[in-house]
Amino acid sequence: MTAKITLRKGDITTDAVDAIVNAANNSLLGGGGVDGAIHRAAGPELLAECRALGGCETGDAKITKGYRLPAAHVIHTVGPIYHDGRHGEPELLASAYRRCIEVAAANGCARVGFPAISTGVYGYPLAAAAEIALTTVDAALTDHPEVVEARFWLFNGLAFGAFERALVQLGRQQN
Ligand code: AR6
Repeated sequence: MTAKITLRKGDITTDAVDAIVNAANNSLLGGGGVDGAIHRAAGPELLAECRALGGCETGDAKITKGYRLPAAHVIHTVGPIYHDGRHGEPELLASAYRRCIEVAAANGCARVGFPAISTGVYGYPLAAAAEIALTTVDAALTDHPEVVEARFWLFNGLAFGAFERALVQLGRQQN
């Protein structure tokens, strides 16, 4: 079966996939943005499980249960804070996406929902982040065929447009 990359507009916490990805920080103890929304929707049991994980390096990912979320699991990853693009940001962002697919595959999660990691509080420019997200996930899905779908949840029209353009670009590169 060929893996699919799909785009959705809206709130990732509504998705009943096998795992949704959280754009967290190194502490894994919650925050604002999508992290705050996921913790609010999952309930306090999620924070309790996160406390036992001992944080997460930038570019890595760790999995928990989804608790009150419709998604069965949450894969917590930490994207880079964007400075100027010359401090390893592209590699760290790619690593965050790749590790999420690896963790999903290792835990039997066939369908994974992603937010646009690092593009909010962490300030990663949308067009560049979208290109890295889609090329990295596309390659990781090829390496891990047990993951059959990556769904990107874009919170507003600007983010959706950037990912739409990057997806077209990716299609052109493949043909
Ligand atoms: N569903 C989907 N996307 C969302 C949602 C949602 N419910 N809420 C926000 N977004 P951000 P970061 C989008 O700031 O840049 C936290 O405090 C948002 O519009 O959530 O990786 C963490 O604890 C943006 O496009 O994550 C860290 O400290 C994207 O999700 C820090 O923010 C990511 O924005 C991480 O910053």
